[in-house]
Amino acid sequence: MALRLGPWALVCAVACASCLVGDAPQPDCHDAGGPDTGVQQTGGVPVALDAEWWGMGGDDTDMIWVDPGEFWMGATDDDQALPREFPVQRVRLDGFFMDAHEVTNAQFAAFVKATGYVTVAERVFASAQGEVAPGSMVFRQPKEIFNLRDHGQWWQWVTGASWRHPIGGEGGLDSLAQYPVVHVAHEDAKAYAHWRGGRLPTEAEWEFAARGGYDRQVYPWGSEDPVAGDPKCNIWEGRFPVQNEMKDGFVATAPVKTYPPNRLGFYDMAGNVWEWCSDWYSSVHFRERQRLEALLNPLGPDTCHDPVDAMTPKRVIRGGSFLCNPSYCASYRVSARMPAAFDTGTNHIGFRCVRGASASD
Ligand SMILES: [Ca+2]
Ligand SMILES: [Ca+2]
Repeated sequence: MALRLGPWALVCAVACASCLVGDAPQPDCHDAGGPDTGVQQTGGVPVALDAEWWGMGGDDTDMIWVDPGEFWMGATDDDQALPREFPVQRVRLDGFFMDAHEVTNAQFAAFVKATGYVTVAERVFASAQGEVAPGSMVFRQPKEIFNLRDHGQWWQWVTGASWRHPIGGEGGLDSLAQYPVVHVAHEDAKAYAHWRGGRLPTEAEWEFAARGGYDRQVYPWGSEDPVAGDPKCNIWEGRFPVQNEMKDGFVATAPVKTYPPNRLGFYDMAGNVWEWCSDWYSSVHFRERQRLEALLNPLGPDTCHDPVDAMTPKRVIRGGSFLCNPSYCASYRVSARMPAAFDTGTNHIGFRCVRGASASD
């Protein structure tokens, strides 16, 4: 059974603070049998992945086929990349289908309607201090901040916040049908993908699709600065987190397909919402896996290793969000990778699905 580690763990997980610190060695944080092992506490509603859900729902017409191929995975841009993005490694992948855009509220609502699924953020959970009412972490723009390390200045635990109420309170999904679903934990994303007859992408699949055929470039569109020319993606323009120039038109999330797709047809591979991958996060994995020969369909490490917080198992998220800014994390780069607590949804993490060429892939 997964154990939610409470608001503090959530705070640790939502920030880009790990962008700002070194990768000093720390003990591994191991999967305690949590995120993949079945029934979770929900306040009475069982939410085990149901085999009968497999492939029952959704519409795959917005999936794009990615041909098999090889690419250089990892960072080559020395001035923005972090140690965990190095070294670059040749990777070979089988072909796969991937959603052209982030999963939307409308798509997720259809899943919940069909299955009765209850997301992690909607469940009561136990902490050391007792039962905690359902809720999630919400970004709130402060008027001023003291530094960029104390992310409690702009992240707040909001009781009642969930995918149904992205900012908590009475705020609902009216007019947000085509916006990316948020406040989804890793297991929520997996459950949806299962219903669709797919799965979450590996880091390698995600990066291959994000690069769109560009070889060792920084962004999904090539090398041009994100803020040069017409808006390319939804990020934070201005002084994070106190001033947003909104040149891209949005302070928070934007509807999917608002900005041009990359050369393969994928939207929002940079910015809008972070996207869950299937890999465990390890800050040293790229160094440990380095080989002369190409890696074939890499699945990531067997366990999590995060020198910033060794207590909370974390998966990889990719692509950055509407909160990414050059002064803070610049994670709209195709090689950027971030740890996120497996049991955490926030209002800047979403996902998209993949599936192989056959139903069994
Ligand atoms: Ca924006
Ligand atoms: Ca995205």
